[in-house]
Amino acid sequence: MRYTAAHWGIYEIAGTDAAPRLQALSGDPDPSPIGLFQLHDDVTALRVRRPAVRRSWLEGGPGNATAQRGGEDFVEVEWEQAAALVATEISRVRQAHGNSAIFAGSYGWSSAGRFHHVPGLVHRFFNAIGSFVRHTDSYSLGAGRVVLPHIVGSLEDMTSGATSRQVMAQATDLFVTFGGVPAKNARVSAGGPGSHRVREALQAMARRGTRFVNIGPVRDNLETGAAHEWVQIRPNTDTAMMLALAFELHRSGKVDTVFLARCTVGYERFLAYLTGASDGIAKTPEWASGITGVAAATMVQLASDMAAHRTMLNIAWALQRASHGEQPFWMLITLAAMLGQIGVPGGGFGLGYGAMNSVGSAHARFAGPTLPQGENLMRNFIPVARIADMLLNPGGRFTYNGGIHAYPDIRLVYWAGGNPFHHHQDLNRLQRAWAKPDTIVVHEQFWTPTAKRADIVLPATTAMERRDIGYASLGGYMVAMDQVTRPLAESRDGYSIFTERRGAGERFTEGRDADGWLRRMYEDCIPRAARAGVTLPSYDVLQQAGIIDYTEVAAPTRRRIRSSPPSAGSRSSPKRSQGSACPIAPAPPVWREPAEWLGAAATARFPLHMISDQPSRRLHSQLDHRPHSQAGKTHGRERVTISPADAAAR
Ligand SMILES: Nc1nc2c(c(=O)[nH]1)N[C@H]1C(S)=C(S)[C@@H](COP(=O)(O)OP(=O)(O)OC[C@H]3O[C@@H](n4cnc5c(=O)[nH]c(N)nc54)[C@H](O)[C@@H]3O)O[C@H]1N2
Ligand SMILES: Nc1nc2c(c(=O)[nH]1)N[C@H]1C(S)=C(S)[C@@H](COP(=O)(O)OP(=O)(O)OC[C@H]3O[C@@H](n4cnc5c(=O)[nH]c(N)nc54)[C@H](O)[C@@H]3O)O[C@H]1N2
Ligand SMILES: [Mo]
Repeated sequence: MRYTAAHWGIYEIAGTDAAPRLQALSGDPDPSPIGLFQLHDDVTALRVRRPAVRRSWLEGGPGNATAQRGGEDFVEVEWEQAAALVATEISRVRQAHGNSAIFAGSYGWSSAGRFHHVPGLVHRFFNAIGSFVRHTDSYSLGAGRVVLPHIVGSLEDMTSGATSRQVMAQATDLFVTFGGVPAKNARVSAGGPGSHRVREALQAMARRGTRFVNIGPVRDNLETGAAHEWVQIRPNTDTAMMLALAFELHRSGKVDTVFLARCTVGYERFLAYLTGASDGIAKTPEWASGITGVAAATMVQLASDMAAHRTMLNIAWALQRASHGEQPFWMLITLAAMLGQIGVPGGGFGLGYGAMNSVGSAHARFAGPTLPQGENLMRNFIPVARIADMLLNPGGRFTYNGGIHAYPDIRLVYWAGGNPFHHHQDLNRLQRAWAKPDTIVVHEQFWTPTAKRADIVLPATTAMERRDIGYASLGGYMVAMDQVTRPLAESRDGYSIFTERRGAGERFTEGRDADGWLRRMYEDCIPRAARAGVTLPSYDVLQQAGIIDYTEVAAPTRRRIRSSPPSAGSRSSPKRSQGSACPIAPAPPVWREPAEWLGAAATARFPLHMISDQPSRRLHSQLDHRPHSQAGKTHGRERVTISPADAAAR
């Protein structure tokens, strides 16, 4: 059997060479249907077939009529000419403005496959020719990733070291989740998850009698096969509810003070805030009720139940993808510490059990095959979601993780493997910002909104059209991704595009072709896997077998938080990163009014709060044109769900 991998899963290549077909990996209990639709040819019309240059740019050069990006036609050119235009423009920008005028962050999910993951290739290429302005963090976890090391440890440790679903099915009595465990999300994991087990795990928990309390604006993002309790809360107010739960634990004497004394620092400062000693406002259930819309009695009872049972607190990543997004993560961990069950089987906290298939997976943990990206010596960076701010305010100041930094002046934007005109938060503003750079180069498979707004578009192959290695962290499989179809028209993979370009040469290729890199990346991974108890066979055996299944090798149980008390000061207040110091958030987790919420003064004008969460029938913008995504729409538009009361009023 031959295989391929996508962020939705691992798929078997069936059918004939002339008419290949994808089917789910046999044995996958809950495969995602999305990935089955990668081969539909009704989309060929949407592919980028040949290199193309925006007419005004081709005729007038860099910086010409940039406000017309997105509204102009393209001229198709030969590869050779396109490659020369890009190479000349990179040289021009470097000479005239320096490498700090190049933004090549290229954020995005791209395709599965460790080698052809094209943002990594972009970074390696620009490092090879000097450096570039990069981005930090992700849209997924912008606030969470930054705050966690100051509180408890790295995000990677917290998610890949999460209590496993199996342990929860044996030991968790009460599962309290802020933001459900959406089945739609948990089917995805970067690199290709082979066994989708979230659904069966939730059902196993429910069968054993775990009680589920789902706190959030919607009820249907948790499916356990049984009824569950739903606490309807105003969006963006969860921190206030968590504070009220904490207040109630304190008021009723149910705080595990022994755990707090042994394993945490800073509780006194938090307590002063909780009781109102420091700011005059006690964070009582009545106080929180006015903010959240949740009845005070519900919070009083839930606090008591949490203290009386083995309780797992879960939070969706969505809660930190918001104004003051550090606070709900911080407060959830504080609440779990007060309950004292962190490190006890089935108790404590989890960050994103519904965010990815990997969170809660018990498979062996090791760093998979990776293409080394080289070193970027540039000081300039942006937090990923500041792309529009950067382009609109060159030289302007921003604060990040305790430091003050300046936005660089960007002349060239280079993007491959992401779709900012899908993923950014204020697209009208991004559109204005997008007119600023002299030149925008995009590698794309499809004529996405981002490709349409570029100056030079280079046609990219899909994962179906090349060989690679599929690997999802905590996924339990290593896949020799085989080529399923030939590259369409003149599309090329990112490695070929960068290799052919003079300038980086040996520093980029190290003398290897794509197959040479696949072998090297895999062989580098063998010792890392061995340390995690996984014996990987040779590269040639992988190629013959097509897939290596090590799902039987379990990850070690991890109880570090409970066993090692923190050193005083290490986790009580955020450290400062490079850059000059700036005042940062107050030390304890706090409720702060978000910029947009239903309790704000603007509510009379904006009476509804819209949540645009992750789509269920696609991964971000990917495969939107496939029948599976289109079948979820009405008149070609995504559906909104509206509460019956709000709908009736309209
Ligand atoms: N409203 C709203 N916005 C959101 C979110 C939300 O929940 N709501 N979620 C946010 C989050 S968490 C994220 S991670 C981002 C995701 O944002 P993105 O990762 O940017 O979204 P994708 O649609 O996955 O974009 C990947 C692009 O890469 C292209 N591509 C795939 N493979 C290749 C390849 O091999 N080569 C090249 N050159 N291109 C390739 C695809 O065609 C696609 O256009 O969106 C964020 N934006
Ligand atoms: N099918 C599919 N799966 C995906 C993705 C995709 O595009 N498609 N994207 C993947 C990526 S990149 C990521 S980062 C993860 C993201 O994983 P998450 O961030 O967890 O996913 P979301 O769907 O944005 O939100 C999860 C739930 O949070 C709820 N929610 C929103 N706001 C609030 C709030 O203020 N309070 C409470 N209590 N609940 C709230 C929403 O109703 C939603 O059901 O998903 C991954 N999985
Ligand atoms: Mo994400």
